[in-house]
Amino acid sequence: MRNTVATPAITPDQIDTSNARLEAEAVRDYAHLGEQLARRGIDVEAVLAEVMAFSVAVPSWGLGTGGTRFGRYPIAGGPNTLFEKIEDCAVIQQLTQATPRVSLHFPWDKVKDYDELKGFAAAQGLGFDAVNSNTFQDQAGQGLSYKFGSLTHADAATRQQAIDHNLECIEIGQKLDAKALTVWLGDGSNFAGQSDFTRALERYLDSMAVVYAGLPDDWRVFMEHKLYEPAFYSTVIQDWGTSILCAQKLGPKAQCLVDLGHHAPNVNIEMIVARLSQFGKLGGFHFNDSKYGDDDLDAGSVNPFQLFLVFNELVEAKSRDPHGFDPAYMLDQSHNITDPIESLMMSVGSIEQALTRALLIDRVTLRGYQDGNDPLMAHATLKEAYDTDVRPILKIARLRVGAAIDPVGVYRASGYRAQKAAIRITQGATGGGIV
Ligand code: LRH
Ligand code: MN
Repeated sequence: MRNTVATPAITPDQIDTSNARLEAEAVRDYAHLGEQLARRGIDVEAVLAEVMAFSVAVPSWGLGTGGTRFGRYPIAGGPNTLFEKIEDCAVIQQLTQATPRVSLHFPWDKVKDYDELKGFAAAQGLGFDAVNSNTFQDQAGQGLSYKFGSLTHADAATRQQAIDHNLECIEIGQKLDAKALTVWLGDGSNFAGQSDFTRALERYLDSMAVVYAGLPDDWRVFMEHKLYEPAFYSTVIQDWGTSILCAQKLGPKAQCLVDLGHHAPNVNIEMIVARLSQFGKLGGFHFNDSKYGDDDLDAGSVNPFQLFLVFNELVEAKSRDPHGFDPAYMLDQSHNITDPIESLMMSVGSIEQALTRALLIDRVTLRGYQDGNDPLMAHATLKEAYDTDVRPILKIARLRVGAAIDPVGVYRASGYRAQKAAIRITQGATGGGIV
């Protein structure tokens, strides 16, 4: 039986010592920012409360070193088992107090005893967010191949195999108190003529209707669209339009998940967020960043202004439907050259920064300029919020929730990764693949 009474990997002392060193300056900067915001009619404490209440889920598959088809460079002390990944998630939660849930992926995260897993995670202050199915790879011993699709495969038995897997993911998720299933499909084609677009989508809807019927009453199913890869000519659920049509057809428990990296370059993702919210179909996010394709880079590391604009739409949507609007916030990144724990903590900070800036937008003034057709001042109203250095608010939020003002600083000083390198098997460099 695994030890479920977890001793925090990083001692509270280490956090307190670092915070004690940084607190005075953070408090001074916060007071100064509070004055500035008060002059703009903004109550900094109200903004702080929203930031302290914010949380985002961590993807289990993001804790190991990621890779591309050209190679993967595992780090010493990286996790080899789900339990080691949960240990690393606990460090991120301990230092940020903003990641209390882990999103699992099956069959990658299958274990013998889900009660043991749940107990182990709970002992470290962690629960589980949406579970992810996987019919984009063939597993050892799998009867029918997904080479030519899964839920949309021309062969009914292969579709049934994929349906059964999704229903199994729901069963596992229920044991872990998850409340949603995320379905991303690689199904598509590489040649014009290879696939009948309409019949493929009809098969998708038929299969998903069975998965939908398997959802418990309080569950949701998130459909994740993606423009391309692994299919390079057409993808069955290739954009938000197809996704929302399917979500509307399937029913109220079906919603759309926006992975920021799943769009063509320069697509206006914030407008997609507004559209999905307007029609009650925004189920959740996979936050990351990208410059070209589905690069799965750290959130906010390439285009922090876009992340801010996405949160502008989220804050707006919440103000329109304060009780019903409940998207699931999750990260989905691949850490090829950084320590995954550090990248995930930095990404949490970038997302908190985008949210905080969006909370500073003077929406009354903005609406005035919008309705008055004053584009320059409307944009300037947004930029005033974006150009505000909100880091003092993030630091005080962390201090007040018992997190580290400087999570990466405390993590590095702790020597956590080196400690793990001494006890964990270090995998050799491998061919490729994201996990
Ligand atoms: C597909 C995706 C999906 C996951 C996978 C790991 O690109 O974003 O969300 O299943 O990455
Ligand atoms: Mn994703």
